[in-house]
Amino acid sequence: MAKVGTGTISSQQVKDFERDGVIHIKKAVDNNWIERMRTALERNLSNSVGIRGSQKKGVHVTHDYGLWLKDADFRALVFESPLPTLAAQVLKSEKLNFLSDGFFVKKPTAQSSVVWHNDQPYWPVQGWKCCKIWLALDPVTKENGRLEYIKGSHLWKKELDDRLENPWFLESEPREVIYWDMEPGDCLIHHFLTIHHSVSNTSFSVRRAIVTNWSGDDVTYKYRPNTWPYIPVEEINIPGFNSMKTLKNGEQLDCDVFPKIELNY
Ligand SMILES: O=C(O)CCC(=O)C(=O)O
Repeated sequence: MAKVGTGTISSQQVKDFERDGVIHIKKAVDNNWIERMRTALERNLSNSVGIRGSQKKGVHVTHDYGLWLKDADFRALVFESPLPTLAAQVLKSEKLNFLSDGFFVKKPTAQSSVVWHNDQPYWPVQGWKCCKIWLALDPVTKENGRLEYIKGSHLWKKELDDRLENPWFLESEPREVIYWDMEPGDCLIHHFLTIHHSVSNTSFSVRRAIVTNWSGDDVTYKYRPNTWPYIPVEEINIPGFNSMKTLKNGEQLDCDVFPKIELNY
């Protein structure tokens, strides 16, 4: 286990997270982290892939995941930045596990929307206390592809897997949608069941973000096909993944690929 840096959020922000399923935190990390992670992201960009709608011709959302397993700066963001402390506070959790990281890059003037979905269907876990931290590395506006959330939709307790048909989800239904303009170093924290999408980058500036995913006290392993790491774990020949191969439904996640984080706040 590694010690983490400190970051604090107010009890009102925790209440907002519980009610709305998402909060915006200003200046979650400082300029050193922003510069360090911009450099780290650029270094990893050439090996990355397109996602979801992005496979269509002319559509550009560049995405990669599992960076912390191969890049020291992404690893440092997980174990040494204020992010884990924020996750534990928002989840009101004594225990915290890291699930994995990733990045999303929207190139200028790209058709780069990401369709409505929530995150739970992408993880082999069960339990309530799960969140994603979406860390902005650039200013974020409607024009360059901000995220938008259906307020309180985590309380519906329904999965929206955008790889499947979801006849229950009608985009046209009136719902309260919330969003924020952001500065580099700000983050959004959303619950794994909060429904969100992101709009196209129609501007002339890039929009880069790093995501980290976290789970708390009540979360255990649950085998689900087509979830992270997206290929059958038996086929992965990286020593760290051996610990995942023996996980059984209902067991604590603690293992090399879902490390337990030591919290010191
Ligand atoms: O960064 C984006 O545009 C989309 C991110 C997203 O939908 C997610 O991380 O679940």
